[in-house]
Amino acid sequence: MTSTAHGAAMTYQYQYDDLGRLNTINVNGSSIITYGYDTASNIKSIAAMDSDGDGLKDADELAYYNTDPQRPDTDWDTMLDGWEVAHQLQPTVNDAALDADGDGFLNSEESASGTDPQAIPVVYVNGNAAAGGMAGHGRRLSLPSRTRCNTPD
Ligand SMILES: [Ca+2]
Ligand SMILES: [Ca+2]
Ligand SMILES: [Ca+2]
Ligand SMILES: [Ca+2]
Repeated sequence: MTSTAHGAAMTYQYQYDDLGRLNTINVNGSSIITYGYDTASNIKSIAAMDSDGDGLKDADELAYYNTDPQRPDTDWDTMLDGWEVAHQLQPTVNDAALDADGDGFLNSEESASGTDPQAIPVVYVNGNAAAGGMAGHGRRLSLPSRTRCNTPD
């Protein structure tokens, strides 16, 4: 069976065990779902594969995102497919050098530092939330000093 999603040809193969139960679904040669059964032939487990470990299931990469289920970074822009999807970036377009939230940090820099590429960091000035961005970075924020505990020698 062949169908297309986003213009990409998808070839489905279904594998059955000795008792004729659906065992594995393959798409384009890679298994995307495997089924497990108990002794009464009830489905016990359904395992969806994430072959490249990028956080997106193989089936979703093929059907929804048009990304490569065997490659964690389909567009080679240093940001993982799953991370791009989770942060509304484009997993099939190199958008590493864009600055989605306009905070002065590139998407690739936000990925490397674990910050949100869609959120400008909030900086508090005199107790009020002020616009973030470059002005806020590097500013030293004062925190209430901790009460120092005496430790026995
Ligand atoms: Ca994946
Ligand atoms: Ca992938
Ligand atoms: Ca990427
Ligand atoms: Ca991208």
